[in-house]
Amino acid sequence: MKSPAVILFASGLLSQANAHYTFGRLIFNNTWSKTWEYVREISPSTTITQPDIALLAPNTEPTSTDIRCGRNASASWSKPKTATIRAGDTVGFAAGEPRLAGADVARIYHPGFASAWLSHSPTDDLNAYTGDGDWFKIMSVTGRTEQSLDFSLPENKNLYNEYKAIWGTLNVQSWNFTIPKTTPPGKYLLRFEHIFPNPQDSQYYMTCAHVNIVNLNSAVGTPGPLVKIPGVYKRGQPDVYFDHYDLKFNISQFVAPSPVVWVG
Ligand SMILES: *[C@@H]1O[C@H](CO)[C@@H](O)[C@H](O)[C@H]1NC(C)=O
Ligand SMILES: *[C@@H]1O[C@H](CO)[C@@H](O)[C@H](O)[C@H]1NC(C)=O
Ligand SMILES: *[C@@H]1O[C@H](CO)[C@@H](O)[C@H](O)[C@H]1NC(C)=O
Ligand SMILES: *[C@@H]1O[C@H](CO)[C@@H](O)[C@H](O)[C@H]1NC(C)=O
Ligand SMILES: [Cu+2]
Repeated sequence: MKSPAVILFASGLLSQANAHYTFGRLIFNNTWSKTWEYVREISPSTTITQPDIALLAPNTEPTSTDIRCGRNASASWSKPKTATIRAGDTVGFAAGEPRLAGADVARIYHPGFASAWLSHSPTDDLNAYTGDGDWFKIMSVTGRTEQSLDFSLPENKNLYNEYKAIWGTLNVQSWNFTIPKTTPPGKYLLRFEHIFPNPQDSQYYMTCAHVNIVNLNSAVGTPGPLVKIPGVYKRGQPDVYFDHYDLKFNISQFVAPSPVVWVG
């Protein structure tokens, strides 16, 4: 019997170890922004020599501040622009550029689940906000949705993998979602996260965009539940640290880790 790991290596475009990504591009107003235009730039890992892999390498320590906006991005040293977005609008994040050397386009190469989050800045200066305040979740995706890749299309056939394709974000280049209609107006960090679950070192990928949310709707809600990041995940928690290469794994029974989504 072939082990699942063998099958993964055989079918992937990139080897497992190199299949990393980051979310440098905010999508809003139906437009893909440039990399790091609206998103805080992350720093390369200091323990990896190859530059593309160093930059894209995942975070694996759930108690590190790097889990908030990416490596070295709690302080806004790249000072991105702020995107003005209306509550109720659709926005998204794209997996790069940059991308790994040799990759055709940047994709979410790993199986796993994604989410989006907001944290209100206490002042109007987003560059001064480290993200140490409260966060609430506004989107969660686990299984396949209408945004997932259609693996029956000829151009997507080699991106299919029996063990991974149950996850909705597998090999997509971007993911879109809605800012809840009743989001209170203000300056926020908008965080996108993808988690590649593993029994030992689950991989956390995340970045933060600077957004100014305008709310022209009559109703304004009270977002929650509120959490801190780091603090929201613990090493070993069963809904983040598990083996997903099991054909008996039933994704329709998988519940994404807390907190639940605030729908507005
Ligand atoms: C939104 O897109 C339209 C057309 O695509 C463009 O004319 C407009 O300037 C854009 N607005 C912003 C804020 O980027
Ligand atoms: C997200 O929206 C952008 C622009 O509106 C689009 O180009 C992209 O294909 C969408 N992503 C998915 C996964 O549907
Ligand atoms: C890390 O962030 C600091 C600001 O907090 C910045 O000055 C420095 O250039 C960053 N390091 C790297 C390697 O980019
Ligand atoms: C997976 O879970 C769903 C929802 O509980 C259930 O309807 C379905 O029968 C399960 N599939 C298998 C193969 O067990
Ligand atoms: Cu990876």
